[in-house]
Amino acid sequence: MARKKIALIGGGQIGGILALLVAQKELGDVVMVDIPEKEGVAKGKTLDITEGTPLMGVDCNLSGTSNYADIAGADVAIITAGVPRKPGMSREDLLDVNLKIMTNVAENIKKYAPNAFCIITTNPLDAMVYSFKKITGFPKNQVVGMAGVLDTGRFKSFVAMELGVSAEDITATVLGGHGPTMVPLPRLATVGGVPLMELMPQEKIDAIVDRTRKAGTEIVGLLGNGSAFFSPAISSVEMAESYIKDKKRVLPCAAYLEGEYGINGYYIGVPAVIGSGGVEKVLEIELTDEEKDMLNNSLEAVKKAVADTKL
Ligand code: A3D
Repeated sequence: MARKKIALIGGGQIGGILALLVAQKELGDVVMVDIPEKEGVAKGKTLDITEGTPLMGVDCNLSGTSNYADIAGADVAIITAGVPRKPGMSREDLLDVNLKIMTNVAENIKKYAPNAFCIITTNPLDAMVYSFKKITGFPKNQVVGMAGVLDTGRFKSFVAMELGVSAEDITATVLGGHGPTMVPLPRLATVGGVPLMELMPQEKIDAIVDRTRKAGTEIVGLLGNGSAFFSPAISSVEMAESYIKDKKRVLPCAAYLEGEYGINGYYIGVPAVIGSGGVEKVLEIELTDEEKDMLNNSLEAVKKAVADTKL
């Protein structure tokens, strides 16, 4: 079986970690694309990792480029091209600048890799995935946004820290847009099969939900320059792996809804099955009235950002 070709669009903080993880997991060969001014960085990072492949005992060809033609025939594209937040900025503050970048990226992927499964990471996430789908005209199963895997990773980590148990045994899901209006669902979270609600008082759970909503901003504040990049890369690779290996994992991600949850024509976070067919299915959850209100509130924030794209 020929190796998969994985296009990493953006060779910045997340892009570099993505390349390392793809190589370590031997998911396929890597082509990292950045703008001409950063071509050296893309070449340098991929060469650096290449020189580590014999030490890791993995086979992976990695290259860096600023020529989009080099992604021709890619099976997967993970898009991180765009500007990250600085302290004091909201994700929506990035919309104008990242929309221009996303337009360029979408046109090039449409031209050179029209069959790639596309995982978008650029913020503001839900509006950027929407724009990418609109510009490429790709079917909804082929375009997905990474956010929920990371948001639940954060939630699970905080629960594990609080209970002193392995984060691996915690299951959780999150709905809604990627931002302060996201809707973590502690009602459905479990710790080794035991409902979280039975293990923790409500005020502790509320504090964890609040920290999860603000977790990206917490990291932006600590780093001082740029946003989280290790865990976003890990999250995107989890999604890519499920597609490449047809694992059919159930992962919370920004999927295009056509009636599910009563939402039509928007990308928003929901649990979805990712397999060789891309986003194969959206799972619907019976929500309480309070959860429905929170999801609708989150949808309003997504709608506003989408309206600002004027697409
Ligand atoms: P950064 O380190 O700045 O890397 C972005 C890279 O994109 C830079 O090297 C740019 O030169 C490059 N780039 C710009 N335009 C193009 C183009 N047209 N084609 C190819 N490459 C281009 O940022 P980062 O890696 O830290 O973050 C990337 C994006 O991910 C930002 O928009 C962040 O806000 C976003 N992000 C999202 C999450 C989510 O959970 C959704 C988490 C963390 C970061």
